[in-house]
Amino acid sequence: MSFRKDFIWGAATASYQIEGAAYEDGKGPSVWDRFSHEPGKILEGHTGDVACDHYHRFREDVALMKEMGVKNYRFSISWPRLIPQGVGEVNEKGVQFYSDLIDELIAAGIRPIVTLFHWDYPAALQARGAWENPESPKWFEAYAALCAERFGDRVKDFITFNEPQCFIGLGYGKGEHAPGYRLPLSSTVVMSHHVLMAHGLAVKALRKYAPGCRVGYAPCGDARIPASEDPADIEAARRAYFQVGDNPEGWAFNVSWWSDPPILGSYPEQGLRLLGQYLPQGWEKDLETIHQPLDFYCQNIYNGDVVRAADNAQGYEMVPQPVGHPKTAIQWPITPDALYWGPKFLYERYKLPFMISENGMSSHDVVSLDGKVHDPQRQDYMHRYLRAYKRAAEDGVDAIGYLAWSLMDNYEWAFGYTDRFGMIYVDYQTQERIVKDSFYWYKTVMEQNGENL
Ligand code: GBH
Repeated sequence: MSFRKDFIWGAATASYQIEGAAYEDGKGPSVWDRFSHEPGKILEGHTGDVACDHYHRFREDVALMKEMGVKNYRFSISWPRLIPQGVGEVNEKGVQFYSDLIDELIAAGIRPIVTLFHWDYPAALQARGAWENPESPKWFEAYAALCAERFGDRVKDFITFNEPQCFIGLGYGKGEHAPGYRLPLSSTVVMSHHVLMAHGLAVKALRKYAPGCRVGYAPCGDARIPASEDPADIEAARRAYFQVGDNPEGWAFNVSWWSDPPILGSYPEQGLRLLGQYLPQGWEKDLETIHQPLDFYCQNIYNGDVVRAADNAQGYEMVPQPVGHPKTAIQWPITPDALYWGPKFLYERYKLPFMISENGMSSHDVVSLDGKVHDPQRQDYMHRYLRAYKRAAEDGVDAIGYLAWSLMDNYEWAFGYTDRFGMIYVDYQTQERIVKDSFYWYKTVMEQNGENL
Protein backbone atom coordinates (compact mmCIF):
# COMPACT_ATOMS: atom_id res chain seq x y z
CA MET A 1 0.00 0.00 0.00
CA SER A 2 1.09 3.57 -0.49
CA PHE A 3 -0.03 6.99 -1.63
CA ARG A 4 -2.61 7.14 -4.39
CA LYS A 5 -1.33 7.22 -7.96
CA ASP A 6 -2.42 10.80 -8.60
CA PHE A 7 -0.98 12.06 -5.29
CA ILE A 8 -0.20 15.79 -5.43
CA TRP A 9 3.49 16.18 -4.57
CA GLY A 10 4.87 19.66 -4.46
CA ALA A 11 6.21 22.64 -2.59
CA ALA A 12 4.82 25.89 -1.25
CA THR A 13 5.74 29.55 -0.78
CA ALA A 14 3.92 32.82 -0.08
CA SER A 15 4.05 36.22 -1.75
CA TYR A 16 5.48 38.47 0.95
CA GLN A 17 8.00 35.84 1.97
CA ILE A 18 9.67 35.56 -1.44
CA GLU A 19 8.67 38.25 -3.93
CA GLY A 20 10.39 41.43 -2.81
CA ALA A 21 9.70 44.32 -5.23
CA ALA A 22 7.62 45.70 -2.40
CA TYR A 23 7.31 49.16 -3.90
CA GLU A 24 7.61 48.42 -7.60
CA ASP A 25 5.34 48.54 -10.61
CA GLY A 26 2.38 50.08 -8.84
CA LYS A 27 2.03 47.65 -5.95
CA GLY A 28 0.17 49.11 -2.97
CA PRO A 29 1.59 48.68 0.53
CA SER A 30 0.48 45.77 2.67
CA VAL A 31 0.30 45.62 6.45
CA TRP A 32 3.52 43.59 6.34
CA ASP A 33 5.36 46.34 4.44
CA ARG A 34 4.41 48.65 7.27
CA PHE A 35 4.91 46.31 10.20
CA SER A 36 8.30 44.98 9.11
CA HIS A 37 9.62 48.54 9.09
CA GLU A 38 8.49 49.26 12.65
CA PRO A 39 11.48 49.18 14.98
CA GLY A 40 11.67 46.20 17.28
CA LYS A 41 9.00 44.08 15.65
CA ILE A 42 11.13 41.72 13.58
CA LEU A 43 14.19 39.80 14.67
CA GLU A 44 17.30 41.68 13.51
CA GLY A 45 15.04 44.27 11.88
CA HIS A 46 14.66 42.35 8.63
CA THR A 47 12.02 43.37 6.10
CA GLY A 48 10.54 41.71 3.03
CA ASP A 49 11.48 44.62 0.75
CA VAL A 50 13.72 42.40 -1.37
CA ALA A 51 13.21 38.93 0.13
CA CYS A 52 14.25 36.34 -2.50
CA ASP A 53 13.71 38.85 -5.29
CA HIS A 54 11.41 36.27 -6.81
CA TYR A 55 9.49 39.03 -8.59
CA HIS A 56 12.50 39.45 -10.88
CA ARG A 57 13.88 35.92 -10.72
CA PHE A 58 10.77 33.79 -11.03
CA ARG A 59 11.92 32.22 -14.29
CA GLU A 60 15.09 30.96 -12.64
CA ASP A 61 13.04 29.69 -9.71
CA VAL A 62 10.60 27.84 -11.94
CA ALA A 63 13.57 26.26 -13.74
CA LEU A 64 14.84 25.02 -10.38
CA MET A 65 11.41 23.60 -9.58
CA LYS A 66 11.46 21.77 -12.86
CA GLU A 67 14.90 20.37 -12.12
CA MET A 68 13.63 19.25 -8.73
CA GLY A 69 10.71 17.42 -10.30
CA VAL A 70 8.10 19.54 -8.54
CA LYS A 71 4.80 18.97 -10.34
CA ASN A 72 2.62 21.14 -8.11
CA TYR A 73 3.50 24.55 -6.77
CA ARG A 74 1.48 26.42 -4.18
CA PHE A 75 2.09 30.16 -4.12
CA SER A 76 0.03 33.12 -2.98
CA ILE A 77 -1.07 36.30 -4.66
CA SER A 78 -0.37 39.64 -3.05
CA TRP A 79 -3.75 41.36 -2.88
CA PRO A 80 -2.28 44.91 -2.91
CA ARG A 81 -0.03 44.03 -5.86
CA LEU A 82 -3.19 43.31 -7.80
CA ILE A 83 -5.43 45.99 -6.28
CA PRO A 84 -3.22 48.65 -4.67
CA GLN A 85 -6.00 50.17 -2.56
CA GLY A 86 -7.54 46.79 -1.80
CA VAL A 87 -10.69 47.72 -3.70
CA GLY A 88 -11.17 49.50 -7.00
CA GLU A 89 -8.48 50.09 -9.55
CA VAL A 90 -6.55 47.08 -10.81
CA ASN A 91 -2.77 47.23 -11.22
CA GLU A 92 -2.22 45.65 -14.61
CA LYS A 93 1.50 45.20 -14.01
CA GLY A 94 0.67 43.09 -10.98
CA VAL A 95 -1.73 41.00 -13.03
CA GLN A 96 1.01 40.58 -15.64
CA PHE A 97 3.50 39.30 -13.10
CA TYR A 98 1.22 36.50 -11.89
CA SER A 99 0.08 35.78 -15.42
CA ASP A 100 3.69 35.35 -16.56
CA LEU A 101 4.48 33.20 -13.54
CA ILE A 102 1.50 30.95 -14.26
CA ASP A 103 2.49 30.62 -17.93
CA GLU A 104 6.06 29.79 -16.96
CA LEU A 105 4.85 27.12 -14.52
CA ILE A 106 2.51 25.52 -17.01
CA ALA A 107 5.21 25.50 -19.70
CA ALA A 108 7.42 23.66 -17.18
CA GLY A 109 4.69 21.09 -16.54
CA ILE A 110 3.90 22.42 -13.07
CA ARG A 111 0.36 22.83 -11.78
CA PRO A 112 -0.22 26.18 -10.08
CA ILE A 113 -2.14 26.01 -6.80
CA VAL A 114 -3.06 29.56 -5.86
CA THR A 115 -3.64 30.78 -2.32
CA LEU A 116 -5.66 33.98 -2.45
CA PHE A 117 -4.58 35.26 0.92
CA HIS A 118 -1.39 34.55 2.81
CA TRP A 119 -1.35 37.50 5.20
CA ASP A 120 -0.21 40.53 3.14
CA TYR A 121 -3.40 42.54 3.64
CA PRO A 122 -3.78 45.87 1.81
CA ALA A 123 -2.72 48.70 4.13
CA ALA A 124 -5.43 50.88 2.61
CA LEU A 125 -8.10 48.50 3.89
CA GLN A 126 -6.41 48.21 7.25
CA ALA A 127 -7.02 51.95 7.55
CA ARG A 128 -10.72 51.19 7.02
CA GLY A 129 -10.91 48.74 9.90
CA ALA A 130 -9.80 45.63 8.04
CA TRP A 131 -11.72 42.48 9.01
CA GLU A 132 -13.69 44.29 11.66
CA ASN A 133 -15.50 46.29 8.99
CA PRO A 134 -18.76 44.56 7.97
CA GLU A 135 -17.89 45.43 4.36
CA SER A 136 -14.67 43.44 4.53
CA PRO A 137 -16.09 40.13 3.23
CA LYS A 138 -17.28 41.95 0.10
CA TRP A 139 -13.83 43.47 -0.48
CA PHE A 140 -12.36 40.00 -0.44
CA GLU A 141 -15.12 38.66 -2.68
CA ALA A 142 -14.28 41.25 -5.34
CA TYR A 143 -10.59 40.40 -5.12
CA ALA A 144 -11.37 36.68 -5.42
CA ALA A 145 -13.56 37.35 -8.45
CA LEU A 146 -10.70 39.27 -10.09
CA CYS A 147 -8.27 36.40 -9.49
CA ALA A 148 -10.78 33.96 -10.97
CA GLU A 149 -11.39 36.13 -14.02
CA ARG A 150 -7.76 36.84 -14.76
CA PHE A 151 -6.17 33.51 -13.88
CA GLY A 152 -9.00 30.98 -13.88
CA ASP A 153 -8.40 30.06 -17.51
CA ARG A 154 -5.09 28.49 -16.41
CA VAL A 155 -5.33 28.01 -12.65
CA LYS A 156 -7.63 25.14 -11.71
CA ASP A 157 -6.85 24.92 -7.99
CA PHE A 158 -7.47 27.70 -5.52
CA ILE A 159 -7.13 27.96 -1.75
CA THR A 160 -8.99 30.81 -0.09
CA PHE A 161 -7.15 31.51 3.18
CA ASN A 162 -3.90 30.46 4.73
CA GLU A 163 -3.99 30.04 8.51
CA PRO A 164 -6.67 32.51 9.62
CA GLN A 165 -5.63 31.53 13.16
CA CYS A 166 -2.34 33.31 12.63
CA PHE A 167 -3.31 36.51 10.90
CA ILE A 168 -6.15 37.06 13.35
CA GLY A 169 -4.57 35.53 16.47
CA LEU A 170 -1.05 36.87 15.98
CA GLY A 171 -1.90 39.99 13.96
CA TYR A 172 -4.81 41.34 16.02
CA GLY A 173 -4.67 39.29 19.24
CA LYS A 174 -1.07 38.92 20.34
CA GLY A 175 0.35 41.68 18.17
CA GLU A 176 3.33 39.62 17.05
CA HIS A 177 2.45 39.74 13.36
CA ALA A 178 1.22 42.58 11.15
CA PRO A 179 -0.48 44.86 11.82
CA GLY A 180 0.65 44.28 15.41
CA TYR A 181 -2.51 45.06 17.36
CA ARG A 182 -3.71 43.64 20.65
CA LEU A 183 -7.46 43.85 20.38
CA PRO A 184 -10.09 42.41 22.72
CA LEU A 185 -12.30 39.42 21.97
CA SER A 186 -15.10 41.76 21.01
CA SER A 187 -12.97 42.70 17.99
CA THR A 188 -11.14 39.51 17.09
CA VAL A 189 -14.21 37.28 17.25
CA VAL A 190 -16.09 39.66 14.95
CA MET A 191 -13.09 39.54 12.61
CA SER A 192 -13.12 35.76 12.59
CA HIS A 193 -16.75 35.77 11.52
CA HIS A 194 -16.03 38.20 8.69
CA VAL A 195 -13.07 36.12 7.54
CA LEU A 196 -15.34 33.08 7.39
CA MET A 197 -17.91 35.10 5.43
CA ALA A 198 -15.16 36.24 3.09
CA HIS A 199 -14.20 32.61 2.60
CA GLY A 200 -17.76 31.64 1.68
CA LEU A 201 -18.21 34.55 -0.71
CA ALA A 202 -14.83 33.85 -2.31
CA VAL A 203 -15.72 30.20 -2.91
CA LYS A 204 -18.88 31.32 -4.69
CA ALA A 205 -17.01 33.92 -6.74
CA LEU A 206 -14.32 31.43 -7.75
CA ARG A 207 -16.93 28.95 -8.92
CA LYS A 208 -18.80 31.63 -10.81
CA TYR A 209 -15.86 33.22 -12.60
CA ALA A 210 -13.58 30.18 -12.92
CA PRO A 211 -16.11 27.46 -13.64
CA GLY A 212 -14.85 23.96 -13.00
CA CYS A 213 -12.04 25.03 -10.68
CA ARG A 214 -11.35 23.16 -7.46
CA VAL A 215 -11.45 25.11 -4.21
CA GLY A 216 -9.87 24.38 -0.85
CA TYR A 217 -9.05 26.07 2.44
CA ALA A 218 -5.82 25.96 4.48
CA PRO A 219 -6.11 26.65 8.19
CA CYS A 220 -3.65 25.27 10.76
CA GLY A 221 -3.62 23.83 14.24
CA ASP A 222 -1.04 21.78 16.05
CA ALA A 223 -2.21 18.19 16.04
CA ARG A 224 -3.09 16.29 19.19
CA ILE A 225 -1.33 12.97 19.57
CA PRO A 226 -2.67 10.30 21.94
CA ALA A 227 -0.16 9.24 24.57
CA SER A 228 -0.93 5.59 23.76
CA GLU A 229 -3.17 3.53 21.50
CA ASP A 230 -5.51 3.00 24.45
CA PRO A 231 -9.00 4.08 23.24
CA ALA A 232 -9.31 6.43 26.24
CA ASP A 233 -6.16 8.31 25.20
CA ILE A 234 -7.30 8.41 21.58
CA GLU A 235 -10.63 9.88 22.63
CA ALA A 236 -8.81 12.38 24.86
CA ALA A 237 -6.66 13.53 21.94
CA ARG A 238 -9.68 13.82 19.67
CA ARG A 239 -11.50 15.98 22.23
CA ALA A 240 -8.49 18.18 22.82
CA TYR A 241 -7.94 18.64 19.08
CA PHE A 242 -11.39 20.14 18.54
CA GLN A 243 -11.61 22.09 21.77
CA VAL A 244 -11.87 25.90 21.61
CA GLY A 245 -10.26 28.24 24.07
CA ASP A 246 -7.78 26.12 25.98
CA ASN A 247 -4.68 27.09 24.02
CA PRO A 248 -2.25 29.33 25.93
CA GLU A 249 -1.44 30.97 22.57
CA GLY A 250 -4.89 32.54 22.55
CA TRP A 251 -8.47 31.70 21.61
CA ALA A 252 -7.86 31.81 17.84
CA PHE A 253 -5.53 28.82 17.98
CA ASN A 254 -7.97 26.02 17.53
CA VAL A 255 -9.31 23.91 14.69
CA SER A 256 -13.08 23.73 15.00
CA TRP A 257 -13.98 27.43 15.22
CA TRP A 258 -12.40 27.95 11.81
CA SER A 259 -13.34 24.70 10.09
CA ASP A 260 -16.74 23.66 11.44
CA PRO A 261 -18.68 26.62 9.99
CA PRO A 262 -17.32 26.36 6.42
CA ILE A 263 -17.44 22.56 6.31
CA LEU A 264 -20.17 21.49 8.73
CA GLY A 265 -22.30 24.64 8.61
CA SER A 266 -22.21 25.51 12.32
CA TYR A 267 -19.90 26.88 14.98
CA PRO A 268 -18.79 24.25 17.49
CA GLU A 269 -21.16 24.31 20.46
CA GLN A 270 -18.47 24.44 23.10
CA GLY A 271 -16.86 27.35 21.23
CA LEU A 272 -20.17 29.17 21.01
CA ARG A 273 -20.66 28.91 24.76
CA LEU A 274 -17.32 30.63 25.16
CA LEU A 275 -17.30 33.15 22.32
CA GLY A 276 -20.84 33.35 20.92
CA GLN A 277 -21.55 36.54 22.85
CA TYR A 278 -18.93 38.37 20.79
CA LEU A 279 -20.26 37.38 17.37
CA PRO A 280 -21.90 40.15 15.34
CA GLN A 281 -25.68 40.45 15.50
CA GLY A 282 -27.45 38.15 13.09
CA TRP A 283 -24.49 35.82 12.63
CA GLU A 284 -26.77 32.80 12.31
CA LYS A 285 -28.07 33.87 8.95
CA ASP A 286 -24.51 34.09 7.57
CA LEU A 287 -23.81 30.42 8.11
CA GLU A 288 -25.44 29.48 4.83
CA THR A 289 -22.98 31.70 2.94
CA ILE A 290 -20.04 30.47 4.99
CA HIS A 291 -20.97 26.84 4.38
CA GLN A 292 -19.96 26.29 0.76
CA PRO A 293 -19.07 22.96 -0.78
CA LEU A 294 -15.29 22.48 -0.93
CA ASP A 295 -13.33 20.12 -3.14
CA PHE A 296 -10.56 19.54 -0.66
CA TYR A 297 -9.46 20.49 2.82
CA CYS A 298 -5.87 21.40 3.65
CA GLN A 299 -3.95 21.98 6.80
CA ASN A 300 -0.48 23.22 7.51
CA ILE A 301 0.82 20.85 10.17
CA TYR A 302 4.29 21.13 11.68
CA ASN A 303 3.93 19.47 15.08
CA GLY A 304 1.61 18.22 17.74
CA ASP A 305 1.13 17.93 21.48
CA VAL A 306 0.79 14.64 23.29
CA VAL A 307 -2.46 14.22 25.21
CA ARG A 308 -3.72 11.57 27.62
CA ALA A 309 -7.01 10.80 29.30
CA ALA A 310 -7.45 12.43 32.71
CA ASP A 311 -9.93 12.55 35.51
CA ASN A 312 -10.78 16.21 35.21
CA ALA A 313 -13.63 18.27 33.78
CA GLN A 314 -12.21 18.21 30.25
CA GLY A 315 -11.33 14.53 30.36
CA TYR A 316 -7.79 15.10 29.09
CA GLU A 317 -4.44 16.63 29.92
CA MET A 318 -1.29 17.53 28.01
CA VAL A 319 1.76 15.38 28.57
CA PRO A 320 4.76 17.65 29.15
CA GLN A 321 7.58 17.29 26.71
CA PRO A 322 10.53 15.38 28.08
CA VAL A 323 13.73 17.35 28.60
CA GLY A 324 15.88 17.21 25.50
CA HIS A 325 13.02 16.41 23.12
CA PRO A 326 14.15 17.01 19.51
CA LYS A 327 13.35 20.47 18.16
CA THR A 328 13.84 22.42 14.95
CA ALA A 329 15.83 25.66 14.84
CA ILE A 330 12.69 27.72 15.34
CA GLN A 331 12.15 25.68 18.53
CA TRP A 332 9.18 23.68 17.34
CA PRO A 333 9.13 20.10 18.62
CA ILE A 334 9.70 17.30 16.13
CA THR A 335 6.62 15.09 16.41
CA PRO A 336 6.17 12.99 13.24
CA ASP A 337 2.99 11.33 14.55
CA ALA A 338 1.28 14.70 14.05
CA LEU A 339 1.00 13.67 10.39
CA TYR A 340 -0.74 10.46 11.34
CA TRP A 341 -3.20 11.63 13.99
CA GLY A 342 -3.84 15.09 12.54
CA PRO A 343 -5.04 13.90 9.12
CA LYS A 344 -6.87 10.97 10.73
CA PHE A 345 -8.91 13.10 13.14
CA LEU A 346 -9.51 15.80 10.53
CA TYR A 347 -10.70 13.37 7.90
CA GLU A 348 -12.97 11.66 10.40
CA ARG A 349 -14.65 14.97 11.25
CA TYR A 350 -14.67 16.81 7.93
CA LYS A 351 -14.75 13.90 5.45
CA LEU A 352 -13.17 15.91 2.63
CA PRO A 353 -10.22 14.85 0.48
CA PHE A 354 -7.27 15.97 2.58
CA MET A 355 -4.00 17.66 1.68
CA ILE A 356 -1.02 18.76 3.75
CA SER A 357 -0.56 22.28 2.38
CA GLU A 358 2.60 22.91 4.43
CA ASN A 359 5.04 20.82 6.42
CA GLY A 360 8.78 21.16 6.79
CA MET A 361 11.54 22.25 9.09
CA SER A 362 13.64 25.26 9.83
CA SER A 363 17.33 24.81 10.44
CA HIS A 364 20.34 27.07 10.50
CA ASP A 365 21.74 25.75 7.24
CA VAL A 366 25.20 26.85 6.09
CA VAL A 367 27.23 26.57 2.91
CA SER A 368 29.97 24.05 3.67
CA LEU A 369 33.60 24.17 2.57
CA ASP A 370 32.65 22.05 -0.41
CA GLY A 371 30.25 24.76 -1.53
CA LYS A 372 27.19 22.62 -0.84
CA VAL A 373 24.42 22.81 1.72
CA HIS A 374 24.05 19.57 3.65
CA ASP A 375 20.78 19.28 5.55
CA PRO A 376 20.41 15.66 6.69
CA GLN A 377 18.22 16.84 9.57
CA ARG A 378 15.61 18.15 7.11
CA GLN A 379 15.59 14.88 5.19
CA ASP A 380 15.16 12.97 8.41
CA TYR A 381 12.33 15.26 9.51
CA MET A 382 10.47 14.91 6.21
CA HIS A 383 11.14 11.19 6.05
CA ARG A 384 9.62 10.59 9.47
CA TYR A 385 6.62 12.87 8.88
CA LEU A 386 5.91 11.41 5.46
CA ARG A 387 5.99 7.89 6.87
CA ALA A 388 3.39 8.88 9.43
CA TYR A 389 1.27 10.51 6.72
CA LYS A 390 1.56 7.40 4.57
CA ARG A 391 0.32 5.34 7.48
CA ALA A 392 -2.72 7.64 7.71
CA ALA A 393 -3.36 7.11 3.98
CA GLU A 394 -3.09 3.35 4.46
CA ASP A 395 -5.57 3.57 7.32
CA GLY A 396 -8.21 5.09 5.08
CA VAL A 397 -7.59 8.85 5.15
CA ASP A 398 -8.26 10.22 1.65
CA ALA A 399 -4.83 11.85 1.50
CA ILE A 400 -4.57 13.61 -1.84
CA GLY A 401 -1.35 15.57 -1.47
CA TYR A 402 1.67 16.91 0.37
CA LEU A 403 3.23 20.31 -0.24
CA ALA A 404 6.57 20.86 1.45
CA TRP A 405 7.31 24.14 3.16
CA SER A 406 9.29 25.49 1.61
CA LEU A 407 10.64 25.50 -1.90
CA MET A 408 13.34 27.96 -0.89
CA ASP A 409 14.59 29.84 2.15
CA ASN A 410 12.50 32.94 2.68
CA TYR A 411 11.30 35.68 4.98
CA GLU A 412 10.04 33.90 8.07
CA TRP A 413 7.74 36.69 9.30
CA ALA A 414 8.70 37.93 12.79
CA PHE A 415 11.87 35.81 12.61
CA GLY A 416 13.08 37.58 9.48
CA TYR A 417 15.70 35.63 7.56
CA THR A 418 17.12 33.91 10.60
CA ASP A 419 15.21 30.67 10.08
CA ARG A 420 15.68 28.68 6.89
CA PHE A 421 12.86 26.40 5.80
CA GLY A 422 13.86 25.86 2.16
CA MET A 423 15.08 22.93 0.12
CA ILE A 424 16.91 25.59 -1.88
CA TYR A 425 19.36 27.81 0.00
CA VAL A 426 19.19 31.53 -0.74
CA ASP A 427 22.21 33.79 -0.26
CA TYR A 428 20.43 37.04 0.55
CA GLN A 429 23.49 39.13 -0.35
CA THR A 430 23.91 37.83 -3.89
CA GLN A 431 20.50 36.19 -4.42
CA GLU A 432 22.38 33.08 -5.46
CA ARG A 433 20.35 29.89 -5.09
CA ILE A 434 22.15 26.75 -3.92
CA VAL A 435 20.19 23.53 -3.90
CA LYS A 436 20.42 21.66 -0.60
CA ASP A 437 20.84 17.90 -0.26
CA SER A 438 17.13 17.65 0.64
CA PHE A 439 16.29 18.99 -2.84
CA TYR A 440 17.63 15.76 -4.38
CA TRP A 441 16.20 13.58 -1.66
CA TYR A 442 12.70 15.02 -2.08
CA LYS A 443 13.05 14.64 -5.85
CA THR A 444 13.40 10.86 -5.48
CA VAL A 445 10.51 10.72 -3.01
CA MET A 446 8.24 12.49 -5.50
CA GLU A 447 9.49 10.38 -8.41
CA GLN A 448 8.80 7.17 -6.55
CA ASN A 449 5.48 8.35 -5.12
CA GLY A 450 6.84 7.79 -1.64
CA GLU A 451 7.54 4.08 -2.20
CA ASN A 452 11.07 4.60 -0.85
CA LEU A 453 9.99 6.09 2.44
C1 GBH B 1 3.20 28.78 8.42
O1 GBH B 1 2.97 29.32 9.66
C2 GBH B 1 2.98 29.84 7.44
O2 GBH B 1 1.85 29.58 6.64
C3 GBH B 1 4.19 30.12 6.60
O3 GBH B 1 4.03 31.35 5.98
C4 GBH B 1 5.39 30.05 7.48
O4 GBH B 1 6.55 30.49 6.83
C5 GBH B 1 5.57 28.61 7.87
O5 GBH B 1 4.40 28.11 8.43
C6 GBH B 1 6.71 28.39 8.82
O6 GBH B 1 6.50 29.08 10.01
O7 GBH B 1 -3.01 26.53 16.70
O8 GBH B 1 -1.73 26.63 18.74
O9 GBH B 1 -1.88 24.67 17.53
C7 GBH B 1 3.15 28.40 10.64
C8 GBH B 1 3.11 29.01 11.97
C9 GBH B 1 2.25 26.96 12.85
C10 GBH B 1 1.94 29.03 13.96
C11 GBH B 1 1.07 26.40 13.54
C12 GBH B 1 0.76 28.50 14.66
C13 GBH B 1 -0.41 26.58 15.30
C14 GBH B 1 -0.39 26.69 16.76
N1 GBH B 1 2.06 28.39 12.68
N2 GBH B 1 0.86 27.07 14.78
S1 GBH B 1 -1.87 26.08 17.45
